[in-house]
Amino acid sequence: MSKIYPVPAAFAARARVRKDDYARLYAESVRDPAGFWAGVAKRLDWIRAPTRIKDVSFDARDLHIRWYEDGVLNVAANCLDRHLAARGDKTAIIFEGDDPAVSRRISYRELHAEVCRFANALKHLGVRRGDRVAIYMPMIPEAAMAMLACARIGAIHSVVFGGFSPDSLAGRIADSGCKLVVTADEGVRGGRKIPLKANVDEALTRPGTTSVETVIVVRHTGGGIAMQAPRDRWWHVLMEGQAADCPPEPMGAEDPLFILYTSGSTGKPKGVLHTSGGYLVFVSYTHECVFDLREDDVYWCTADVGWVTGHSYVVYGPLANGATTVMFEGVPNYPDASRFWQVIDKHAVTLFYTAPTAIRALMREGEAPVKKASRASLRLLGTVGEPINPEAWEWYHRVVGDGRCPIVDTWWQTETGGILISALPGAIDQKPSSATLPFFGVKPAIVDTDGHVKEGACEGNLVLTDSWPGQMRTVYGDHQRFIDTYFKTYPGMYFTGDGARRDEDGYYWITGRVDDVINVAGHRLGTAEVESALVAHPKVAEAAVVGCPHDVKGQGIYAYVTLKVGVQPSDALRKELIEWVRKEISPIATPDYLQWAPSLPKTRSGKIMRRILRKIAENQPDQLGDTSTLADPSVVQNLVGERLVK
Ligand code: 6R9
Repeated sequence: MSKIYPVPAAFAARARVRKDDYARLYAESVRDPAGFWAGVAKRLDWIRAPTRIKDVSFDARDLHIRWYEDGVLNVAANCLDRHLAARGDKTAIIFEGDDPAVSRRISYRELHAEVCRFANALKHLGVRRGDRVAIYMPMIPEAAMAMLACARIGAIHSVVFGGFSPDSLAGRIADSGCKLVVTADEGVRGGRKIPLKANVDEALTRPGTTSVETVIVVRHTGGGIAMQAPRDRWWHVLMEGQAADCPPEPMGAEDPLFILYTSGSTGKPKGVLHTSGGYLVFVSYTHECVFDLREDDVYWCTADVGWVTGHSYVVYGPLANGATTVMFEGVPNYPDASRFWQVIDKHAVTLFYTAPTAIRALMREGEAPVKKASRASLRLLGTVGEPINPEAWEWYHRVVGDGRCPIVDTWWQTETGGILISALPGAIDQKPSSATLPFFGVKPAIVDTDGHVKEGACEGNLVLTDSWPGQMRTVYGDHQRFIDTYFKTYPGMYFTGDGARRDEDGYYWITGRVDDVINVAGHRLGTAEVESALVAHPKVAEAAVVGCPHDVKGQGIYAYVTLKVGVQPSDALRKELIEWVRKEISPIATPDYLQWAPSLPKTRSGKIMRRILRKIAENQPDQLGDTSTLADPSVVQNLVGERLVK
């Protein structure tokens, strides 16, 4: 039996959603989804209110997902304009720089004006409704301004995490045919500079990127960069003389809002497409309920805008709700391991949302750095991105939250747009490591490998049997891939790629990915991506990549590499290959272990047996399972003997 942390009294009495509300509202939401979501949609300002609420089929032969189809709205106007009357002077964004001496507050009125000016600048450069704009930025307010300016004029943004390499950026620009790139001279994280503009320059020399006409550069660090006329334009020069008023483009609810690339189990990253109306209804409502948002909260989500958490819960959810949202440029351990807690005191943060990997890293530093700050303002903690182990959960609760703050462990994905399974702090008792219960309107189920839905307490693969407004609508430019990836494994259901257990109280416990996706420090990577980077090296014949347990990162990357005939393995070559992957993809994809494999375990039909490689990497050589289908069983014994960490 796992320990139960009941809803704290302070929340029980006055939370947005209380104990008696949850079961009633949940039942209502799944009995009559259209009626329920019609009511929730009223929280937004519509230019034309939707009358057609839900039109969905998960049948692969007729797949369609439409919410609020005849509604018309503008996402940026919902995040800005409608707050001006009552909240014009309220702080919309608190920017906290990498350097602890740098911070800035931007009011709703100021943010509105800047977004309008940038939207006018984009229009002036020929960006029109439906055009794609790449945003490759540090965590600075201009990143949010650029996103909102796109939304204002109906352009589709594609934010690319600033840690990605020129090649990764180029691939994403090419896939969606971006017309313009917004970047900064450099980013800074933990005192180290990241050459963003130089990376853009390099990316734009790659094939397939000729769609880019303009590069807009924010002067952030003032570092020296090369500007190419007429392609490159300074943000601050462009903004001069732009009107601080730009009428919001009326957009259909199902018009695209953004594309965000994410890794899958096969092939190149997919361009996950989210649309306007359903997405905004869903992220604003989940943000309010899960974080029990109040008018005077200071909310801080530490995610980067390059990931979906940054989209939904740094920018769109909080701003649609008129909240004060913190944007943090830095890292948890700079200048020291007390940084998060110092920032919480400095800005009187009340709601704090971060990733298990950060909690585990800070936990290693002991309690002293936490105790240096009072954290008295905190009232709620959240986690996202990967399963949180009970030790980290308990530490977060006891040390960071002083045992007073509930924890919301929020399970969701880039594809889901917003939170699907999470505690509601005033309504649902928490169990450490469990994401707890589904959000309103969300219908999870657990299936066996044949797709039979299991009942009661059980374990298996996690699916969703019905849609919710924030669901992705397609893979950009490849609708068939959308159908094949999510709706073919278990006909009539959306397959999450995650495994899960459900206990006797109906609580969900996410056990991690069951496909070839690995989750390294909360960053999603496809093993196939890392493999294809490795085999692109001239000395590599073959590579197989699996996840392995890692104390801080949750999962690490374990690579098996077969060299070409005649190439000798060496430590220098191992370093070179590791460096190669960092350059090809990103430092987040750095292999933790790289083992030479004279050959890889394969079936007689030539398939690599990853299950076996996983067991070797997990140091469970006695659990290799059935090896009778191996073409050459001696291969495995060799690999076990040479395993890198014992
Ligand atoms: C939001 C985000 C999605 C994958 C998902 C799952 C893992 C996310 C989790 C969690 C356990 C949680 N995941 N939240 N696992 N508990 N609270 O992270 O999106 O980057 O697309 O990753 O992350 O495996 O399938 P994304």
